[in-house]
Amino acid sequence: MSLINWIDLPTRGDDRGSLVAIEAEDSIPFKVNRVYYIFATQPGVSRGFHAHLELKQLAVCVAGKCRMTLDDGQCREEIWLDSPEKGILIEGLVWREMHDFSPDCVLLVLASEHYDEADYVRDYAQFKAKVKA
Ligand code: T46
Repeated sequence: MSLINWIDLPTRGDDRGSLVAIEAEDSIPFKVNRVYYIFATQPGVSRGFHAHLELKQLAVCVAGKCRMTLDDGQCREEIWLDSPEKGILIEGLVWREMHDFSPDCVLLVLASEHYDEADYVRDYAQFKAKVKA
């Protein structure tokens, strides 16, 4: 089964421009407790390199683009986040990395829980062990 779970985010456009609305428990299958965004990423910088134990997230590139690697310990898949009209749903024990941020990239993330460092698995060997367990 693919790790890639895209969520379409239809634009409600008119002659003024575009608007996308994301409704918790409707467009996405969780309540949103936190929103953060990553921008002004310096050239050559990669981010992520961790998995989450419980967290569910939707990541949308609202400007620019970046490449995301998702890894469930058995298969590894690469995608480009390059559209404000589709987001990637990340849930379960999945290792994620973000690479090749364009200078204008703004990566918006909607998260199911408040920030909790205890929910992170930042060591790849520990991640693999948890997948096996
Ligand atoms: C994820 C990917 C896609 C906070 O204080 N609150 C927050 O809500 C977040 C997300 C981070 N932080 C602090 C923790 C670090 O001191 O901000 C700093 C940078 O966070 P981090 O190194 O974890 O950032 P990324 O880009 O590697 O990962 C982030 C999210 O942390 C993570 O959940 O899935 O984006």
